Amino acid sequence: MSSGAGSAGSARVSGAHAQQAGKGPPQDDDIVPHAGELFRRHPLVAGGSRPPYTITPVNLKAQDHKKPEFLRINPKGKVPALVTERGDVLTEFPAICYWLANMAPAERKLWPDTLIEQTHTLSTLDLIVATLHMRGFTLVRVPQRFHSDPGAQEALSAFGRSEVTAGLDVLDRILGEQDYLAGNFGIADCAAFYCLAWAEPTGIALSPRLAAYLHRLRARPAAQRIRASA
Ligand SMILES: N[C@@H](CCC(=O)N[C@@H](CS)C(=O)NCC(=O)O)C(=O)O
Repeated sequence: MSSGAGSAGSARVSGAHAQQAGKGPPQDDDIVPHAGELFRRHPLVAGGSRPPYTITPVNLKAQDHKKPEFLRINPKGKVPALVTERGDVLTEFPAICYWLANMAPAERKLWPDTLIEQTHTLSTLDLIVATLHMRGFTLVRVPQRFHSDPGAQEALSAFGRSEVTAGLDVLDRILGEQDYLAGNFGIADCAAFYCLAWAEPTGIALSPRLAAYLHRLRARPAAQRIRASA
C-alpha cells in the first residue's frame, strides 16, 4: 500500500507526509484528503490545475512509515503528515485539513466563518475520523492488527461494523437534504470522501442519500484527477 505526501504553497505532504511547495495556497475548490486511497496513493490534497502539493507515496505494506527516514518526519509513524515550508510537521487528518483550508483563499470558504459552523465542522470531522474510521472501518478492515485469534478478530470486526452502521446513520442525518455536510463543500467532506469509499469493499450499505453524496464527491474535479492519476 502506499500513501502519499504532497506539497503546496509552502508544505510537503507524505503518505501522506506532505510538503508545501512554496507556490502559494491551494487554488482549487477541492481539498481532497484522499484517504479513500489512503493506502494506495494518498494524495492528501488535490489542488487545481496546479496541484499545490507534491505527493510522496509511503508504502504502508512495506512498512515505510516505520522506517527511520519517515519517523524523522513523523515520529508517530502514521500517515498523513504534512511538512510546511518553515518545517512544521502537521499530523492528524483534521488538523492538516484545518491548516489547508485556512491556507486556501478565504472566498473558497473551506473553513466556515462563524463559531457555531466551525464547531459543527469539527464535530462532524471527529465523527468521521475518530468513530467511523478509527473505531469502525479500521476494525472491520484489519482486525488482525489487534488480535491474532480468529475468533477475536471476528468479534472485533463485528464491533467495528456496528460502529460504522451507527455512525453512518448519524452522518446521514447530518447531511440531510444538503449537497454537502455543512451545506457548502468543506473539510468534513474531505474526510467523508475517503471514509465512505470503504463501505462498498467491506459490504456495508450506504443509505441512498449517502450513496448519492459519495457520487457527488467523486464527480468533483479533484476527485476525478486523483482517479485519473491512480
Ligand atoms: N488519527 C490519524 C489516523 C492516521 C492513521 O491511522 N493512518 C493510518 C493509515 S489510514 C496509518 O498510518 N497506519 C499505519 C499504522 O498504524 O501502522 C489521522 O487522523 O490522521
